[in-house]
Parts: sequence; C-alpha cells; structure tokens
Amino acid sequence: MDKKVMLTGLQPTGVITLGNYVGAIKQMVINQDKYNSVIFIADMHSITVPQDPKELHENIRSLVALYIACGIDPKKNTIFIQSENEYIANISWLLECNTYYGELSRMTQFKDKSLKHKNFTSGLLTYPVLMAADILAMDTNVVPVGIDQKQHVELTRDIAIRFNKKYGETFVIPDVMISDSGTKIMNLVEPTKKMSKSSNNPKSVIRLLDDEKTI
Ligand code: ATP
Ligand code: LTN
Repeated sequence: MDKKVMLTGLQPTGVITLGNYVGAIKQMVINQDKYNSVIFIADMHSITVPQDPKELHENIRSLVALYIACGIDPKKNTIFIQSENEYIANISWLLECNTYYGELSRMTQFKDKSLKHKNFTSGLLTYPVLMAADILAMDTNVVPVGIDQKQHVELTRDIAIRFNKKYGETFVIPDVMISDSGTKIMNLVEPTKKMSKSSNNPKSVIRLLDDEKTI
C-alpha cells in the first residue's frame, strides 16, 4: 500500500528557532520513514507582511540548508519552494471562492497580526486559504505544526469537506499532528507570547545557529 502523505512548511523569515524545531521540524524528522514526506519553503506566506527582497531570497536558501542540517533527508523528502509550484496559487483561488469572510476574520493569527500592522494587506486575511491550498494540493493526510497553526489546519478541513460536498470527492481530509513535547515554546522576554523567528529582539528567542554563549 502507498504511504500516507505528511506535509509541512515554514516561512523563510529568519533562522529557525527552538519553537520551529520542536513544533514542526522534529516531527518531520521522526516520521520521515513512515510517510511520504513533503517539506517546503512558504515564501508566498511570508510576503503577507513586508519583506526585504534580497534578505528573503537569502533566507529561502538558508532555510533549505537548515532543513537538511536538522535531519530532513533529501532522499526521503520532497523539498520545494512554494512559489515555484504554480498550481498552489490557482487552487488557492478556487478555495477562496468557497471560504467565508467570517471564517477568515475569526482566525486568531489574523486578529493578532492585523493589530500589529497599521496598514495590513488582504493577503494577511486570506493567508489560511493559501495554506489550505498547500495542504490539499498534495493529498496530505497529516500536517505536523505547532499549536498556533492548529486553527488553520481545522479551517482547511472545513473548506475541504465543504468543497467535497458541493462538487464531489476531490480532496483528502487532513489531520493535524501536534507534538506532545512542545506545542508552543514561549517568548523568553514576553512569556505570554510564542517564540517567533521574525522577532527583532534577540533575547526573546533561541535560534538553532546561536552559539552556546548566546543561548
Ligand atoms: P514568524 O515569526 O515569521 O511568524 P514563526 O517563528 O512563527 O515565524 P513559522 O514559519 O510561522 O514560524 O512556523 C513554522 C512552524 O513552526 C509552524 O508549524 C509553527 O506552528 C511552528 N512554530 C512556530 N513557533 C512555534 C513555537 N513558539 N512553538 C512551537 N511551534 C512553533
Ligand atoms: N502558515 C504556516 C506555514 C505554512 C504551513 C503550510 C504549515 C504554510 N503552508 C502548510 C503546514 C502546512 C506558518 O505560518 N507557520
């Protein structure tokens, strides 16, 4: 029997933190033999907030290197850059036309990030639909993520179930995979918030490339 599909993506917004490692990458590494594993660079997701183009380009390359350094075996995984797969944005539009504004405006991450950016884009609102396209395009069975992304995987399920009901069996319904060792690693300066790799306070994070003294 064919192996089930496991898929995840990380945004190329800086060096991976302990949170990213425990929340997503470690689970991919542990399960890479069991599943048909797919890991990608979510560059289209990262431009929902402003990015420096040169820095983004460099971060894409270094994130692939970090995946491999963390134990993602290129022989056992499909590694790709989201923007190089032209189907994803196409599918995303079909899904967007089957997703309600109310569903998107209720997403916790949208509420948080839209408060942080005075002039936020519509991409910040529709971002979970693009994530649904990433997942559904690959017939994904399981999605390893940190708890902050659980709501988006649940929305993906809702969208897929609705789409299948309306147009016939089209998409596989994915399950979220949450690690029991670290669902949410907290910010070291503001412990009510999660540790984030795009944080501009180096004291708030432990990055995988930090030396012992910095840690
Ligand atoms: P950004 O700061 O740019 O928003 P991020 O650090 O939140 O980045 P993402 O690229 O958005 O990281 O997320 C990659 C994966 O890491 C996701 O599965 C996410 O749930 C997980 N993750 C992110 N932060 C944490 C955390 N603090 N604890 C556990 N998992 C996390
Ligand atoms: N939205 C996620 C990254 C991401 C993702 C995905 C994770 C984009 N597409 C598909 C799992 C599956 C984030 O910001 N952490």
